[in-house]
Amino acid sequence: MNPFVSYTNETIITIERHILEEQKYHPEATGILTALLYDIALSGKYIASRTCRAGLMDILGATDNFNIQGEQVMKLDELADDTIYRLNDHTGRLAVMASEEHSDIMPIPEKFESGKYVLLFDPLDGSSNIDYNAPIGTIFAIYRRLSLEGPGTLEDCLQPGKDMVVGGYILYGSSTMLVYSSGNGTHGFTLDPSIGEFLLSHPNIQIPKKPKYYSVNQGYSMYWSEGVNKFTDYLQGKDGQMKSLSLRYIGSLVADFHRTLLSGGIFYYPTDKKDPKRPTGKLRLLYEANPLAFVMKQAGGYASDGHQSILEIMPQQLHQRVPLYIGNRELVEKAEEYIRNFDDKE
Ligand code: P6P
Repeated sequence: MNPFVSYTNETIITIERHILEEQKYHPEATGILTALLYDIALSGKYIASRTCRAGLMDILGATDNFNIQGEQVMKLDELADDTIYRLNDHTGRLAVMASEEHSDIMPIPEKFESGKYVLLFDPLDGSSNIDYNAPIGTIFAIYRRLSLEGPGTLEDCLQPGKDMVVGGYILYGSSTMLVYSSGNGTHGFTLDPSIGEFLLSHPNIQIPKKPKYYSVNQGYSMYWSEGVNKFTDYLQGKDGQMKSLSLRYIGSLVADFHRTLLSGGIFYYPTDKKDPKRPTGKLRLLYEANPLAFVMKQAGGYASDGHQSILEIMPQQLHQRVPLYIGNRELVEKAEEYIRNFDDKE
């Protein structure tokens, strides 16, 4: 009996098969993109194998290093970062990489061929949750290089999200899931650890039209603008315009995003006056907001910085931060309306 045809005769789709079928939508793809996505899935399998037993190996806790964001680097951060770089530095598919854990772009070693794609990634987002066994995730974005030849450049990395070729994330939670879009819908795969394969479990994800949760760190509301506070009152039904939504907040972007995508609602991380060093919010544009905005758009949702679509922002710096409002379009646009009416008139 063919193990990949279930007894209901439905075909069990591995991520490799799905990526190959997606390739039909990219006539210019020569299989390189397919192989690159496969390598990212392989990275996810390896990182999953380490995160699920972090408590048993001496890789919990922090190192004595600090990344460009001034955050203490957790050992699993380094392992995830190193895994993704090493699985991709020699394949000849990439011209350059950039990671949350490195202040500058990560060149392809001279001894290896330079390729036509660019990979931006947050190797292990939410890592502060590692020691509490809360879900964590890898976020990635793939672009075509702009430079014609030779080593990839910073400009290759500073592209707007609307030009992304593939965006996605890997969620290390109660199960390990890989969710990605190559511009033809958003699709979710669940890792079957018994065979080491990501199997299609959530084809063509669409954010539910009826929102269920709002997700924000309400502990910072004293630092928010008037517009953001009034928007939050709206979500809580305080002004009678809508039935109150329930609040869910894990403090791990990938987990909070994934629940929003599947349940309907909105996740937001506004600018807050808590940290003057971060006047534009905490989340990063290139390897957090952009790939999630790309995935959400393909799932029928929308992402904004409070004024404009995240995907339209022209990046200026590798690690620039943006406010993020992402989820059902009507809720994100309502946030923009409150910000326009109460904050932009200040
Ligand atoms: P706060 C994790 O450190 C992270 O970068 C995201 O995963 C998460 O959404 C956010 O920070 C949580 O930040 O300030 O609410 O703890």
